Amino acid sequence: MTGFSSSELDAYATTFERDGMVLLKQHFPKATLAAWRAAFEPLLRARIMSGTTAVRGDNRHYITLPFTGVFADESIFCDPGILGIVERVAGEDPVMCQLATDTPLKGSTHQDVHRDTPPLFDDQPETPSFQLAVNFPLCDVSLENGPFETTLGTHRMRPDEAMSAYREGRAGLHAIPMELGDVMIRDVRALHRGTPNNTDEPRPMVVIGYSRSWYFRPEVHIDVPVDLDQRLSPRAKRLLRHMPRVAELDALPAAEAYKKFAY
Ligand SMILES: O=C(O)CCC(=O)C(=O)O
Repeated sequence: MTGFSSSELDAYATTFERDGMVLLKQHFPKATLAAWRAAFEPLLRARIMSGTTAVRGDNRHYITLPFTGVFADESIFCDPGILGIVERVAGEDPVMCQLATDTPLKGSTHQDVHRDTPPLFDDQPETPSFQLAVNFPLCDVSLENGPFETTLGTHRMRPDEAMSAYREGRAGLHAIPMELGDVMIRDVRALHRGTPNNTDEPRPMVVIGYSRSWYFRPEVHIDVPVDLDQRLSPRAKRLLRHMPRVAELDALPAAEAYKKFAY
């Protein structure tokens, strides 16, 4: 974890306002993410076998992570640098409502360019940020294994304006190669797409969803086991305040409920 000064956090927030995203280079320790990767591999196999992923295109799977073991890591989801940026762009006292992964496999294709949420208000200018994705890969991401591609600045445009800007070449797509340890924070309204993974190795990308304090996303949730809840810090409890507490996690998770992801 890299600590940032207040002025560095302000500078990230300014870049975020302009671009709709920031990239934090080498923010998380590679060893921590290697442990996530090792825990994720059997989960990916099991969830594909049981047909319980949300399919986001050919050979592309969305899977919620169980909030336990290495995945329930406060050094990741309570990272002060990331939360400092989240609070600057989406307000004080945010909520955490999503802990999941996007994994293209060999045979995946280009997604249609999309945003992940509709505007808050129809026929009104776009609002400040209310829904953020914090993404970090569990492997290096090159041009070969499916880099995320995004436009810059379209998070502040209405959907039709953003699509015109993209189609007319005023808002082009940028591939975002990432090294293990890099972190991207993005406004999910920016137009983007997943690209093909042309290698034999899966390309898991974690997504932690943080939202403005009053925003509710019924399509996602994190089950927090009660015994683990008792050990959480006050900061973690506060972030997870609207998430259900459960006696124990399901051994065989049900199919993902988060189906509509592109607007
Ligand atoms: O995994 C990726 O690279 C992008 C996935 C994505 O944008 C989505 O499924 O909404």
